[in-house]
Amino acid sequence: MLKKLKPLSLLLFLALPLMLAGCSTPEVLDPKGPVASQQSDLIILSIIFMLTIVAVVFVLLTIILVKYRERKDHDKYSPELHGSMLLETIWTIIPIIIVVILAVPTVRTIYSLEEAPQPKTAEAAQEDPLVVHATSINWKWVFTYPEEDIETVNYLHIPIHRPVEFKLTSADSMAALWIPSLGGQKYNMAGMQTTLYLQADHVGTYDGRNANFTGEGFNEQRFKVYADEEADYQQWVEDVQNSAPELTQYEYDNLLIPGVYEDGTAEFNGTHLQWIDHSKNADYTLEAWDRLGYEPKNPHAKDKSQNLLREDEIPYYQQDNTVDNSDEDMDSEEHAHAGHE
Ligand SMILES: [Cu+2]
Repeated sequence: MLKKLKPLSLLLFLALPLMLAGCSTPEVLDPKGPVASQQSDLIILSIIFMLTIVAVVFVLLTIILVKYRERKDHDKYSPELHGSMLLETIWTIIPIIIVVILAVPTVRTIYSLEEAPQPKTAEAAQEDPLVVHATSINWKWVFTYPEEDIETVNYLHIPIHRPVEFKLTSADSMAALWIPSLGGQKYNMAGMQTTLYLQADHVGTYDGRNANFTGEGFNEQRFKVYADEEADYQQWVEDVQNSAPELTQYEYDNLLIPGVYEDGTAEFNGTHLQWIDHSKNADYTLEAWDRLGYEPKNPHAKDKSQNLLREDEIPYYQQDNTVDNSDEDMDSEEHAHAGHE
């Protein structure tokens, strides 16, 4: 049985590089910005280092199997050995060295990723990172540009060569923002804020998604990132400011009803931050559900239809609910660090 399998498994083994060559490079190893390239460098360094260890182990194993195999002139060899200080020291120190060699670049990279990528030119050093709030709602993404006073659903534009400071939070379930071409994921959580720096250095369209399972519509919670030349980015911002409809609180609250965004993408003038910053108030979504008359149902229920109230049926929307978030910014950052990191 084994003898028959041998040539087959050998063939499979030899075919492995051919099969792998058929796949295209995964996005994670094809970085389009400084954050992603630091991370892919670290992954490649670790893989090469660990493969080297595997190679050394296999060579030693082969040597020892051959050298100490049972044979006639080994008759008097006695393998019994007790307490060798030298050997104990060697096999304690080698793993320590391996762990240190892996840990140093890893820790260094992790710390450097907590700050905006280093600017490459003096001109770039003048600019602050572009602040974008990324709010996860089951099952869509809302991107808020507080400076530009615009908001988008399920897509965003960013300028190249400029760090983007994502302020992550969630209106409901814990989610994770992941744009593989630009860098690794970080978690979005209701009632708190996490910061993720990313940067694109190449014009292009990149895929983004939620990387933390959140149920039914999870797989549809995706978005596109359009990385533009600075001028094109500014043009897009202007276009949105000139032509997008004003965001109303009723419309925003409707976004909070769980579901896949049927229209695909959208853009608005004004941002939801005028009513709510979900990193400061985790209850807002439940309050909005109450206002609209939405009741969560079992995902397996046969009839999931809901009759939501119209805007003119809800007195709450006839009043001004604007709050000022600006002077509380310091508090929220302290909270994020104390409470979570
Ligand atoms: Cu948390």
